[in-house]
Amino acid sequence: MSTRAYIGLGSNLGEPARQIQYAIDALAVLPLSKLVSRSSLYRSPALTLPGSTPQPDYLNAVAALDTALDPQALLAALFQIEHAQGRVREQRWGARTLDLDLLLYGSLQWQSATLTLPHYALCERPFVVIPLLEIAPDLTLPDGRRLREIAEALGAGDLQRVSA
Ligand code: A4P
Ligand code: MG
Repeated sequence: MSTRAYIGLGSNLGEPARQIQYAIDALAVLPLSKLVSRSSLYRSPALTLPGSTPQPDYLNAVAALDTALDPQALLAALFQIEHAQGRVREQRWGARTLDLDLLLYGSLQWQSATLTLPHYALCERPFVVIPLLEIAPDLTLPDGRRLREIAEALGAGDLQRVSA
């Protein structure tokens, strides 16, 4: 049995568009999984922690995957893709070649040391909510809220769609 998962992709170092495409190609060949769709690319200024050094703009996208991998196995696969793309974890929220976040895994609500579902900041970030809405316009979150209403309340901020 497979579950619809949504994955957020972000990059602001190296060649972000190429690295995001690499990650989408890698998602498409994950075992027990099928890539369903992907959003356009969106550009926005880096959201940074107070006091951190300035960073280049990000490109972000969201992908939908039907998968029979369990959530921990899927997260491990995402880490492998990040690693293969040369990501070095330096500082939290630091600039990165590739960041993959597991946004949603079906309607699962889960909290452990390594995995929080839905992703803790899912509803707060236009660079996640708007690409997700593009590929899942009728999505209802595990807590019953409708993504469309969250997107309308949040707005697009500085987010710009840069490619189809
Ligand atoms: N983790 C727990 N739940 C999850 C989940 N649902 N998906 C744990 C992915 N990982 C999850 O992640 C830290 C730990 O979170 C992991 O060990 C995993 O077990 P990380 O990728 O190592 O660190 P991080 O990405 O620096 O931290 P964090 O808190 O995940 O940051 P975010 O939320 O990913 O934000 N600005 C723009 N414009 N666009 C961006 O994409 N991204 C960030 C990073 C900051 N500013 C940005 C963007
Ligand atoms: Mg992350």
